[in-house]
Amino acid sequence: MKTDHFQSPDYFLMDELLSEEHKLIRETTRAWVKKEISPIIEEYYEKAEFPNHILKGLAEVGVFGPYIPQKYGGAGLDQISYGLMMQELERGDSGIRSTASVQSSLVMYPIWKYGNEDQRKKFLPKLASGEWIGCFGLTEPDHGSNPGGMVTNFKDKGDHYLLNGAKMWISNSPFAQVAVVWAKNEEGRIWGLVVERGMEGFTTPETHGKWSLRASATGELVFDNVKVPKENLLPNKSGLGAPLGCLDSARYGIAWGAIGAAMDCYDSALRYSKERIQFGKPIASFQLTQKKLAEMITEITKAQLLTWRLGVLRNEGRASSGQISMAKRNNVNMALQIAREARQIHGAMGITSEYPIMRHMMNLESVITYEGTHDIHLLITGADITGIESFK
Ligand code: TGC
Ligand code: FAD
Repeated sequence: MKTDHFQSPDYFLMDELLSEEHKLIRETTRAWVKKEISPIIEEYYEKAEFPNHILKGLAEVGVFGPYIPQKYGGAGLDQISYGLMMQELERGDSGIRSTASVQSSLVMYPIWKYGNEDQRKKFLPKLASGEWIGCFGLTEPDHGSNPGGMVTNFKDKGDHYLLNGAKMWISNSPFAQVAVVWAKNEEGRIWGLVVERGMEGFTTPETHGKWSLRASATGELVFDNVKVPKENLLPNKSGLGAPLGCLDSARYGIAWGAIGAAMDCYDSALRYSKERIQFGKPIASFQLTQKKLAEMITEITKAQLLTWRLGVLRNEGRASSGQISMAKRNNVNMALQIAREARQIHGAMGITSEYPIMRHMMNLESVITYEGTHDIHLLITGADITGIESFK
């Protein structure tokens, strides 16, 4: 079993911007990742399996709905706490962070924000405790970047809704008990419905053959005349803005998470470069290695500052969707570039599971695509600064 030697870089003394509570939350999550994730992750990654046994531990460390009010089972924490938790989880593995992001921002968030009190009381405490795991169905086979074109639909049948259609690329779908599903009604208006495992006609086939995010379970959601009780419709918001509002929260968490993956790659590369001797010297003594490391820490530091400021704005309710897109896009791309450079510093060893680099690199190829692709986020920024949308 490998030892996790991770040491977090903090070149601009960012810790001074954090409260004692923030630091405690980060240390608790970091210690949990070192104990529960680092020793097992390579094995689960290789066998392409989500480590189901960690779900209770994830709940206990508080990463399911950390900002959801305590009366619904959450921890009532602020946005920076949430971000720090996502950073630490993704330092362990993007797939583990994915499970927490989906549960918190894509399942608990819409039930909290768009659901009624009965729905909050029924679902949120069980989701916070990890007794139930949720998933989020927006993407369809023919509608990825353009979710507004979705064809999944429901019809009002008097005492229930009849749901038909299919979603794909859904994180956690193979084992989730509940799915927040976005579908159009007979007028073509998008609503969220909570679909529960066991409803007749509802199946969740697993997607195999992924070379990325292998320690996360991905699957489809198939609805074949599923009778959904009327009380499972989320009544307080409709339209594409409803799922996009959840994505704002999840994309914010990813902006922090990507820093975790980047820090792990940088930390490993820095240590390796001081230990690896070539031409009679540590490779860290060569200018080209130093250039790589210096650029890595520069980019990590810029991302830390951007994301911390975004967290402050979110705490104040002032962060815009455009700012969140910019941070998600910048930080994921930054992490992917750092993973590639770190791989080079590790030479041949960099392609093995002895080091976390290649796993982070492969994971980040999903992270740069899901929750809005790299290019879609660029276009969101373009639309925000010009006032002109260029998607269509
Ligand atoms: P558009 O006409 O621009 O907007 C439709 C309505 O939505 C509002 N809106 C938002 N509301 C809240 N938050 C946002 N970020 C919003 N962006 C837009 C907008 O104001 C409008 O409201 P209204 O009242 O006027 O109707 O929509 P569009 O069809 O032109 O599309 C815009 C576009 C391309 C930016 C959007 O569709 C998009 O973001 N596409 C990317 C799709 C995406 O991100 N999918 C993610 C699926 S979930 C996932 O990947 C989970 S991975 C989880 C994991 O494992 O971690
Ligand atoms: P497409 O939309 O087909 O895009 C293909 C390419 O075309 C991209 O490069 C894109 O940037 C480009 N493109 C598209 N439109 C434009 C345009 N207007 N201008 C310029 N370029 C454009 N979805 C969920 O709903 N729930 C989940 O839990 C979930 N989990 C996922 C887990 C994994 C591992 C992965 C890989 C995906 C997941 N997704 C999930 C789906 C994800 O959100 C979509 O893959 C993503 O939104 C992109 O959609 P697409 O793959 O259909 O690509």
